[in-house]
Amino acid sequence: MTEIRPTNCHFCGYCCAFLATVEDGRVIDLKPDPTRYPYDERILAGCRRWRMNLDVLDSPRRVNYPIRRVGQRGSGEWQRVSWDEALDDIAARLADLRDRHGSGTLASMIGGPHASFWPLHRFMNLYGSPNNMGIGQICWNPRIWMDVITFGWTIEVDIRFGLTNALFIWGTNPAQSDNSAFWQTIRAVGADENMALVCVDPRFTQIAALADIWLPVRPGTDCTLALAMLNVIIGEQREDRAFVDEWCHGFDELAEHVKPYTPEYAAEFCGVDAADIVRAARLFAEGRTALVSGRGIDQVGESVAPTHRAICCLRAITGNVDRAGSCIMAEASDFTSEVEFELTDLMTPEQRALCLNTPYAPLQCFDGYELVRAQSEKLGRRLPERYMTSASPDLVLRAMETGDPYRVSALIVNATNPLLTYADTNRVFKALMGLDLIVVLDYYITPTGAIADYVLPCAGAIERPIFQIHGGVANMGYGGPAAVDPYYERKTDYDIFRALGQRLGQGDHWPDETLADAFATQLAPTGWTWQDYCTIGIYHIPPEPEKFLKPDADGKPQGFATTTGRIELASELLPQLGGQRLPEQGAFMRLCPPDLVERLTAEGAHHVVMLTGSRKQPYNASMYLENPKFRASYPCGVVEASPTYAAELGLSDGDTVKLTTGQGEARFTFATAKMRDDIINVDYGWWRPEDGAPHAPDFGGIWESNVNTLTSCKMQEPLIGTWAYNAIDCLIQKCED
Ligand SMILES: Nc1nc2c(c(=O)[nH]1)N[C@H]1C(S)=C(S)[C@@H](COP(=O)(O)OP(=O)(O)OC[C@H]3O[C@@H](n4cnc5c(=O)[nH]c(N)nc54)[C@H](O)[C@@H]3O)O[C@H]1N2
Ligand SMILES: Nc1nc2c(c(=O)[nH]1)N[C@H]1C(S)=C(S)[C@@H](COP(=O)(O)OP(=O)(O)OC[C@H]3O[C@@H](n4cnc5c(=O)[nH]c(N)nc54)[C@H](O)[C@@H]3O)O[C@H]1N2
Ligand code: SF4
Ligand SMILES: [Mo]
Repeated sequence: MTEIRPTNCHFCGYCCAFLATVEDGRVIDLKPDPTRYPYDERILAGCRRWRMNLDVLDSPRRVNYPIRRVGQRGSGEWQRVSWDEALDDIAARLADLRDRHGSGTLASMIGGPHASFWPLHRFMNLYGSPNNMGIGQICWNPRIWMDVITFGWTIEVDIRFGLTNALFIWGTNPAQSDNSAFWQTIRAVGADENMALVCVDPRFTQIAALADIWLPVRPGTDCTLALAMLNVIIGEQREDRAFVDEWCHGFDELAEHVKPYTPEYAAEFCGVDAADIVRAARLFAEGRTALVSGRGIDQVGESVAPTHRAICCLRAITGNVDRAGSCIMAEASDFTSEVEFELTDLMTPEQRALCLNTPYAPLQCFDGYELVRAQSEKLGRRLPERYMTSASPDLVLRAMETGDPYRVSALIVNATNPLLTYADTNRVFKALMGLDLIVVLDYYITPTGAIADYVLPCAGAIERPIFQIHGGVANMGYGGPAAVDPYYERKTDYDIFRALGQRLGQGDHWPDETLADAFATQLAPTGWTWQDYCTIGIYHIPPEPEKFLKPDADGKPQGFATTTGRIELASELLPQLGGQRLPEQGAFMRLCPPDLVERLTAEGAHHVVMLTGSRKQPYNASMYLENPKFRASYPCGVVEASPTYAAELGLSDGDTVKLTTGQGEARFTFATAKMRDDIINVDYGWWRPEDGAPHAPDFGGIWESNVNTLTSCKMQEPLIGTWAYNAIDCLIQKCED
């Protein structure tokens, strides 16, 4: 029998709607579905991935049954086992390890937003471990934390044609990273004569090419740039006086603080034109300004939190907070939020005390969360707790390596490939090789899966329902139903954690039998059924502007949910955590020791500053590299520099170059591209999935062109524990062989 069923692609966060033609439980065709959100012809036309869906659904590379390691760790010898065998054994070993070493002994790793991560978080919380390593510290958390601390809650960009005066794209490149949804809006802004576009990026991106002003900032100096813009605005009295007087706390202190940050000073330090800084500052203060930032400023080590704080101050003193055309304070969700689904509240004080981040990252830990929670509870809202407190890889790896302060012996890896995407591959590899138990949930045997004890086969898009939410900071969820039951013996991540949880006595806390049931439970407070949602494809109530003016119970404007009830330019909360009252530029991460620099420069290497991981279509981190069409157009990992810098470094297109830091080395192909004349840009995620299931000793090529062999996860930023992927030093030399 042939049926047409709604479903969604999930090769990026946009989750486009599709119609699947299903015959005997197998999908034989897939077409875009114009009746449901999200559907946009321009996006589909610009998307190179969606036609891969059927290949991926039944790729010969997929893991279809649970497999158990039989040889040495990493040997590539596997045995197929039944789900019961796998789950019984994993649960028994986890129970035994907890008896011997305590509940902190289990760690987990997550990655980009490929799956719903709350099932893993629920499992970890009920097991009693705070050791969820995530990428939160360098992806999303810094902005969310600083917005909430400064404004009382986080914000959503609000671009309105005819109202917004300027759009700042700061350290993000949606042209490559957003699979073109937001990129389409930016293109329209570029074409709109009434809206200025400003791009702050060391590379000349497609957005820089459209921009009225391109500020090619020296990597990691954005905090200084923002402070200089504040200097101009305040010096020229361009602040929104009425808004500042009524709603901002600490303006005079801020004015004093930014005095030394003149445009001339910043021009020298940031490597941009003083006149451009002044122009950008004036634009920011003129009318409604929208700003979007991204990983470029989340991944620069010590300056991360101050940079976000300086940007918060820019928004605030120009009156661009919770206003139409700039940004609007997000609303809590009508549906059950992630934090309620994670069940973090069930962790005991003893289990919370196992959190390794305290006191090294005093904000990104349970204590820091409690302080901020006390504020936002005035609004009746909570951030997703497990993500916002996610454990520092540096500290968890150290516990694996040394047993200090307790032994971390087991690891669950959920939808991530840390041997390619976590910082410091050599360290991650060594630490993992010494563990007693590694369980990987993935579609494929990745290099990380290759060193696991079990690889558990996961159901992907089309085989599982999707309810994509925004961590509890938007009243929006989208996606749709599965078109088919999982192929072979694959299971959804939810089913796997539930089945493991049931074996460990967590049964009462997993009431929903399936992931779709859980989503239906989550939606229930909205009055929508799962069926309603699947028909429409989205639940979305856009936030309303100027909520700070709404009357509270006493008839007074409700203001902002901070200690002072106003926007905190000078923070009253951060100093309680050892942080700065006012933002200051931090130091850069340096990974090349002097003796290494001396030795390699004597051999002809150059000591340079690099960016790593700038997104590029059609790939996503370590995914999709096996696609032959993609590889024909983009065959290998690349290092880029401007033509001027290339000449200085003695490099030409096509050269093989070696990059070295104190952490390790990697080789890439060289190419020129337009960017600042004093940096290099290095691809990330490169390995060779086309060689078949990876195993020792080369693990699919992770020791060749993997930029994270060069990086370090050492905590740099003293509140959140952020490390750096950008603005790092390295040594570059041409390989003669
Ligand atoms: N194709 C593709 N798309 C993706 C992903 C992918 O791997 N591939 N990953 C997804 C994920 S997990 C994420 S988090 C998002 C990230 O999406 P984006 O935030 O857009 O991430 P990047 O491409 O890294 O963009 C960072 C930009 O910042 C610039 N930059 C680097 N250092 C600095 C600096 O010091 N200052 C400033 N101002 N700019 C700097 C870089 O040149 C780059 O253009 O993309 C998502 N989309
Ligand atoms: N040098 C450098 N390193 C970086 C970054 C950088 O800019 N530079 N960016 C960082 C950032 S922001 C991020 S988010 C990370 C991304 O890092 P990762 O998330 O580790 O990157 P991916 O390669 O996308 O790995 C996803 C893995 O999950 C599997 N997968 C996909 N969907 C599912 C699913 O539904 N269930 C399960 N079980 N598995 C699934 C895929 O097969 C793949 O193996 O990288 C970080 N690392
Ligand atoms: S990859 Fe993203 S943009 Fe392309 S079809 Fe899939 S969900 Fe849509
Ligand atoms: Mo990310």
